[in-house]
Amino acid sequence: MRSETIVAVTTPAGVGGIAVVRLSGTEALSIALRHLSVKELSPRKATYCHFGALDDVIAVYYPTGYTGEPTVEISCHGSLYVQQAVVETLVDAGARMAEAGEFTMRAFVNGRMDLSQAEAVADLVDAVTPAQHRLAVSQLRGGYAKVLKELRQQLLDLTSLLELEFDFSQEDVEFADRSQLSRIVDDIGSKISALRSTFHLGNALKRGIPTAIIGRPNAGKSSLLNALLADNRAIVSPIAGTTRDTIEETFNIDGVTFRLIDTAGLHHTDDLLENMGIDRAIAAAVEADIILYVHDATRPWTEAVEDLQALQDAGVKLGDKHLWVVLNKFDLPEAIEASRKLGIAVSSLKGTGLDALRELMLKAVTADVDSASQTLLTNARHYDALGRTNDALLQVAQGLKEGIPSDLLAVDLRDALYHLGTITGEVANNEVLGNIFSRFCVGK
Ligand SMILES: Nc1nc2c(ncn2[C@@H]2O[C@H](COP(=O)(O)OP(=O)(O)OP(=O)(O)O)[C@@H](O)[C@H]2O)c(=O)[nH]1
Ligand SMILES: [Mg+2]
Repeated sequence: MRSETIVAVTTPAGVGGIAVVRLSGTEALSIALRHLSVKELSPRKATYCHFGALDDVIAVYYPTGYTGEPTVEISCHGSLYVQQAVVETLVDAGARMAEAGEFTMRAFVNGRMDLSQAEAVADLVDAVTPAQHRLAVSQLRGGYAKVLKELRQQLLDLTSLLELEFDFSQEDVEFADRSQLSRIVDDIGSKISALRSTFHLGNALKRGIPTAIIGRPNAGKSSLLNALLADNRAIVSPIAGTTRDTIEETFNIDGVTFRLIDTAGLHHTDDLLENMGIDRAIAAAVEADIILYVHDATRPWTEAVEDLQALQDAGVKLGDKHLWVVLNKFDLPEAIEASRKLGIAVSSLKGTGLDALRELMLKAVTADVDSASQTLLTNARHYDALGRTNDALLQVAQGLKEGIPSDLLAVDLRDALYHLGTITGEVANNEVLGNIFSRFCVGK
């Protein structure tokens, strides 16, 4: 199969010590050799040579490179001028500028990886924390692809059973026992549901665990935000109602990203703006995985009890979340000592007790990851496709119950297979591919 030869700088845009220019396609070697000071490049060996009169370079030829095609990678000096001149010279020599994500797209088209792995490459390149890196690597290594493959095989087996029955329908033969079919459909459905349910955590790990800081005015919510961030991000003042809007910042504990959301103080007020802020605070609590309820430790404990009840009444499902009461201002002599056993005693002002809080937050997330025990779903496109697969399977299950003929059941099953196949790319149209790969940068 012949393919156009494409070229791009694969190292990040900008000036660097060196830059790598990648050529991929049938003519990669011959195009490169037109400008290199050597007659041949031996496969997979670094060759020091000149690129025209432009630069001293190291060139490596891979008969089958990252893209699954003949590839030449030229390491040149990293000035913008040299990078551009090398690429332009290679374009003049017959290569075409690569489009965004085109190297990885070719790797997919040439069967070097499936679509879910290609997407993991993008995640891997974007990863900034160890947790994001771990997720991307586990998806790239294909544990996830294996799970999908098994599901697909089960669906295929089921379809062939039904189609066999259809072929012999004149003879009134039922090959497949309907209750057995129902069991298989339910089994596949529950596996898909289990995988889908990991998306919430997978996505939170990728983007930051949503953590809402909630409490009464002046409890010290903004002070806690600032103390955890070690930054004067939010305005702090002794005036009740300082924070009106939600304030969001991410921070890391041991490589796990948290999305901290400081909110307006909860209380009864006629102030329109304050009430808008309180609505936002409640919305943040609804969305959050972790709630840090900040209580002023010099105030009676009953205030915390009332607020938590009010949050529950407002639709915040406290039982589904990690909820801690942070007893703030414990540096003050008026702090009620007896309340210590009801929460985590801290002083946002002095910075005490925060290590214990950080440790609890991290432990909660690690426990969630451990109990998920299987591959975590992190990709919204896959989440959506699995949902569609399950919808089609529900139709099959319903049809089986109602005794619908097997040829009609097979139609729904094919639908389920189609949606499952869009994840790994067994079925992929150009629009979907274009969408996925255009999110990459040129050179990836
Ligand atoms: N002594 C002491 N004072 C604190 C502590 N944390 C906050 N304060 C003080 O309490 C007051 C209110 O702090 P904020 O952080 O603005 O309180 P808030 O909960 O964000 O208040 P609103 O934005 O109005 O809802 C400020 O004067 C802070 O300096 C603490 O740990 N110890
Ligand atoms: Mg505040």
